[in-house]
Amino acid sequence: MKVILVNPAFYDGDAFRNRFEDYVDWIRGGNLYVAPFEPPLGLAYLTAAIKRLGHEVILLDMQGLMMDSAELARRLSAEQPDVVGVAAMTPTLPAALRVVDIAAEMIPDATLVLGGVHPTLDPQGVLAHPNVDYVIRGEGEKPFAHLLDILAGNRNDRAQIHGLCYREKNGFHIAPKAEPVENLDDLPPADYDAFPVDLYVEHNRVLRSTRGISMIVSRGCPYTCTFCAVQQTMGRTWRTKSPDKVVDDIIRLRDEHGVEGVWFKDSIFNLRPKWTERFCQQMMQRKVGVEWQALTRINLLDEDELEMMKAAGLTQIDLGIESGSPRSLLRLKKKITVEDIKEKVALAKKHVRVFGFFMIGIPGETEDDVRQTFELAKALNLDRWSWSIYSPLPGSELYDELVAEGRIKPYALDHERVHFTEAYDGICAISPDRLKQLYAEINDYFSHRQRAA
Ligand code: B12
Ligand code: SF4
Repeated sequence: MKVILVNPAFYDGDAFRNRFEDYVDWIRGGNLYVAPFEPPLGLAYLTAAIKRLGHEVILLDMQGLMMDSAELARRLSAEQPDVVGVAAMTPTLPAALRVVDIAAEMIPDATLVLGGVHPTLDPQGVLAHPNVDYVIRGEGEKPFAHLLDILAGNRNDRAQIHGLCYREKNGFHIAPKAEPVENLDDLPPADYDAFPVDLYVEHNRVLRSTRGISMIVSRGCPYTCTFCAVQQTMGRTWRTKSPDKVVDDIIRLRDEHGVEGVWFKDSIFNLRPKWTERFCQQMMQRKVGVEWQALTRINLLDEDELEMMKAAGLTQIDLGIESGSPRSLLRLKKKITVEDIKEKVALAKKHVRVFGFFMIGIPGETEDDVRQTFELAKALNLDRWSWSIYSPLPGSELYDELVAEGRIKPYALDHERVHFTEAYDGICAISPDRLKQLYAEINDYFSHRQRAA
């Protein structure tokens, strides 16, 4: 089968380019949350998995290439694929459906498939869109391969396949989520050549002064933070590639693309000390010479481990701090206190650069809570940060609570506003306008501080 996988772009045409300037400005001000510069690693894993089965696969990374709808239409019509698979998170659903509509117009005979976080959560809602033929729920490698087999006429058991949903005569067939891939070493490495890897590396060289690229080597998270939707697609069981294979992949990226830095985007990098130790040993023994950054939780910071990670190339640790308000930390079920945050950030700062994620406008928050977060962030003296306005994410516990409290209507979201810079009405005790003002004030403060540093 000939398959085109599409990473839809949030913006189209000129709107995209204007946004690009904003992002560059954000980065220079120290706010490193830069959506267009992250490669579509989920689709790169999917590409590798189905290529291995003999399918022809093209990944169109609209986001990375800033490809507009007109160019997409040209590519689809020139390539004439049998299947078009599109990735969708909640905020990118409208963009994904735009791709589906263009595909339906340009290649009416192709099968159109949606996968990713949002289709996993709301398969009916997505299948209600008349041009969507199939929805894949959960990790895509197995169910998508089965679907391609069915479309090629090699099997006809679509109702038995976990993760595969479709329209029926009288409604929808909604299958349970696909079983998680138990052993990630069974999957081929993500196909970095499927997207414009050198472009991302070059962006990072210009904007972050390192020829770097992102990697994801684990799936799942056992924690239960109420604002987070990760467990919906990836489940609660943490699985990871073996450390030796991760180091093989880093060496390949270094040798083939001149990569000098790797950003692990895994929800938690160092959940298992033995895994982390082996990874660090391998990085040192094999003299990889690539620096790296990773995400972890405050409660998982340990001084001996930090020292070892630094010796193995760690230059920055990214921490989900989220709030300086004790009651908001409780509402988020972060399982950390303000004291833990102060202690562990001070410890981490002795060894590496420290990046913190923060959020304001958490359900129930007053201006006082926001002030507490702002003051904590100032006092922590971090090297980098990212600020968000809380957005209710379908698939998260808080989203369900807000629906139950009648504060939001299920899935009646303005998807493109679930973007963490927009404020919703009725979620916290601060009006949306005031929240946006506070957000701008905080960002200005930290931008000036970064520029002055
Ligand atoms: C890296 C990352 C990003 C990167 C890259 C995203 C990308 N295009 O791949 C960047 C920084 C760009 C990003 C952006 C955003 N992200 Co993000 N991101 C992640 C993160 C940390 C890892 C994603 C990943 O690579 N996972 C590993 C791969 C293997 O999994 P995957 O991508 O889900 O893909 C698998 C399946 O979902 C499925 N699949 C996916 N697509 C498709 C398509 C088809 C056709 C099929 C069959 C299957 C399929 O198969 C894949 C392989 O198993 C996740 C959290 C997590 N740990 O998953 C959040 C996460 C996906 N992001 C999230 C959000 C909210 C955002 C933003 C809105 C944040 C913001 N402030 O703007 C933006 C979206 C805007 C945009 N234009 O992209 C939420 C999504 C929640 C939701 N309900 O949609 C998550 C779950 C984190 C959270 N807070 O809960 N993100
Ligand atoms: S925020 Fe991080 S630690 Fe918390 S549940 Fe989500 S992925 Fe896990």
